[in-house]
Amino acid sequence: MSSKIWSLIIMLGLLSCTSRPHSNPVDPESPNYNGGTRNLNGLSINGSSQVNEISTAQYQCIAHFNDSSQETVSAAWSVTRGGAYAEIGASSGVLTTMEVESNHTIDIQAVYQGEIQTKTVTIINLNVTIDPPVAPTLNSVTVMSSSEIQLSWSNVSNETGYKIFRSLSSTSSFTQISTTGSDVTTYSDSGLNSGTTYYYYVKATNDGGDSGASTTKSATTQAQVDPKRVYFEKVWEGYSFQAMNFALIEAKYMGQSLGLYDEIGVFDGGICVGMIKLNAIITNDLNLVASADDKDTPEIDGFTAGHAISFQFWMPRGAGLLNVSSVEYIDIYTGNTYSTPPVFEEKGTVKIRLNIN
Ligand SMILES: [Ca+2]
Ligand SMILES: [Ca+2]
Repeated sequence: MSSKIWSLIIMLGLLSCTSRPHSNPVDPESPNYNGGTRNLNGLSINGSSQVNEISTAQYQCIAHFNDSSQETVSAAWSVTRGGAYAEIGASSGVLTTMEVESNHTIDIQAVYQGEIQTKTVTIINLNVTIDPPVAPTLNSVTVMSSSEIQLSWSNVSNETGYKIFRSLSSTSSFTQISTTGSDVTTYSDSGLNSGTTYYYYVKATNDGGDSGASTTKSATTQAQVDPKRVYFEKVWEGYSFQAMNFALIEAKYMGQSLGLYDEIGVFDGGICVGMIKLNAIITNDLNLVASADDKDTPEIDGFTAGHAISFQFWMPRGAGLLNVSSVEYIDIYTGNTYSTPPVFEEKGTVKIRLNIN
């Protein structure tokens, strides 16, 4: 008989073995053998489904019988897929893994009395290189109060979090003040000193390291203000005399509306003849009263009709004392803007827009 025919007979024999139904008689040598008829129902494999590269791991083949008993048996082991990355002791069931370039999957197989069981095992690459994230963009550093500054930055990819750095200098002495989780793009820095300039940058981070720093941005916390303190002391007290009324429509410095604690003074030369301290941004016409000089009192205690009008801002949390450079006077009856500025006038009324740009 030729060797080809022998091979065919052996193959057919193997096939008939492996495809047999679960009716294998139990080895009478088995410790679980109870003398009766017990058939093998199937196999399972005990052992980890994830192993590290360049490691060993033990696997066991468990035989399950039709009487609900089970036992560890001596199976024939092999690696049937991805065999280049691991080998398994044919009788010991000890899996030895090789180095892998990335996480890699193999199948191991146990054969016992013609039954076959396969288990998929992932080999974990321990040296996967992770690149640090790219640097985020620090979009804004915003003053919230005299003690709080809020940061906002761009969300980058593959970060596990962000690190926030702060300094009182623009160029040195930065220290990490906080970290955030991934995809968090704002941070509120509180408990700061008033009227102080702080510099910030942020970095993204992951297991591969930190990104470069974002650009540095700074902000100055608002100065502490005594709400009772009045900067502009007008020259008169009590009731006004022959007052001129200024209906304030708006007051802005560099495009920002004046607000809480800011003061607006109206002046006749160097004499403050009226003032108002704001509680909030002006939303409706706000009346600023200027008193005329009472001729019956010897001192100058108000404006003199016909004199030029001027205004000043006092911004205690920012720009300080400023002369108002642009005043728009609006006739309250016609709504028209004055082409030439009006002068002080007893019992006069005019709407005004005050601006410093
Ligand atoms: Ca992200
Ligand atoms: Ca007087």
